[in-house]
Amino acid sequence: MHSDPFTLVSNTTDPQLKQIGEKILRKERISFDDGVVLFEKGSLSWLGALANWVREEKHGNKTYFNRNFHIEPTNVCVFSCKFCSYSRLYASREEGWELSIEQMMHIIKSYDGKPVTEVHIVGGVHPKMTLAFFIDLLKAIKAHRPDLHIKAFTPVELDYMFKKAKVTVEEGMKLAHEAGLDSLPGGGAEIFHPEIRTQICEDKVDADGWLHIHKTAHLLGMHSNATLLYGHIEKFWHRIDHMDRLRTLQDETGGFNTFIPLKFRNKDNDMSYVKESSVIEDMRMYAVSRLYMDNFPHIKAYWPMLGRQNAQLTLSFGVNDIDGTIDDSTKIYAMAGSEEQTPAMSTADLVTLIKQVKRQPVERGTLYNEIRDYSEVDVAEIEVNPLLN
Ligand code: V47
Ligand code: SF4
Repeated sequence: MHSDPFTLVSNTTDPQLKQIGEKILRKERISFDDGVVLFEKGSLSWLGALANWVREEKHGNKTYFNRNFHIEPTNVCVFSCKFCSYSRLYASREEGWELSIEQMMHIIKSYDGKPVTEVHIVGGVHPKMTLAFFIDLLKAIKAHRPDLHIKAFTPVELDYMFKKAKVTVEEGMKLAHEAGLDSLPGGGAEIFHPEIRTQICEDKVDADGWLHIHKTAHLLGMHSNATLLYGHIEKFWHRIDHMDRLRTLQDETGGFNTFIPLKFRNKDNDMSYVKESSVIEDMRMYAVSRLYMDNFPHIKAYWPMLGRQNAQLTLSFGVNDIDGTIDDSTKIYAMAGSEEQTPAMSTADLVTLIKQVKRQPVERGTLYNEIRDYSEVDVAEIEVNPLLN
């Protein structure tokens, strides 16, 4: 569907865009100002052709997914992010839930014998869920299923529990890692720049705190992801500022696996007056992410947020990872108005989605170790084989 990027760039009439396109095709890093110009002037087709080229240079047709499930320990939260449709203030407790270790272990055990490789644990910040509580949870999961990769807790949760336990970030991360925490998900990043952060989530960990926790995890040998919440009150340059801070830390540690742009959804939150971005703007966001984040190996589209068809479309705009089966009542998105009210896709669904756009579906572990190439596996066979589906 895309034009040849070399012809496209040589025919580009805008001199600024042409120069940036030439840099990209020479595999040179683009600057902060170049990134802003891409957002301001790059058409969907121009950005798409270049992002797709970069994606194919890095990964060919491979499109990764994993078999995972989510646990949300609580939706009670001491913070009050304006975009959040999910948390219930600690004081009011209306519609709040909190799971005990036994209840979470019950969920873990319900996957016994199923070929999932990862559990993703993220929730609100409940004052009674302490570092000691989560250390017990991590140990219980590892005692039951040592090979299950635990990707859990954002710096928002970690910063709060470390401060409450009066430990430093270094001490706290070491304790969590030793108890079984394998890697960190990308949440809580939102928009780093204080001009926006103070308006949308002023009371939680700031940019430096978020980056420090990820850096500490990287120095302990752990990997992590990073997100950016886009399409609300931020300007293009705030997005680039955010990506630039991540790109700089990645130069230092190399610990990030994946960058995940998250589309702001406006249902039932204090920012419902803000219109959601168009599909065109979504695809431009993914494409610029692929072009700017040159040292991030993977760009992921989170399908519960975007909807399956738009997630499929991102595979032509720089994305090479489509998350996983998820299998959850992922309430944080359902409550914010995402397309998917109870997100779960079977392996057959994911493989079909990827094959429909002529990409090569590859199941991965959390750290992108390749588990199985599904290009030659028939979807009908996946549906009847419990080890595949
Ligand atoms: O930080 C909250 C976002 C994030 C809304 O690392 C919203 O693999 C849009 O980071 N509209 C948490 N987004 C989820 C997250 C994540 C999800 C899946 C995979 C990974 C990974 C990470 O959800 C929050 C916030 O940015 N969020 N409310 C909303 N109304
Ligand atoms: Fe709490 Fe996270 Fe919601 Fe913010 S986004 S209010 S930290 S649950």
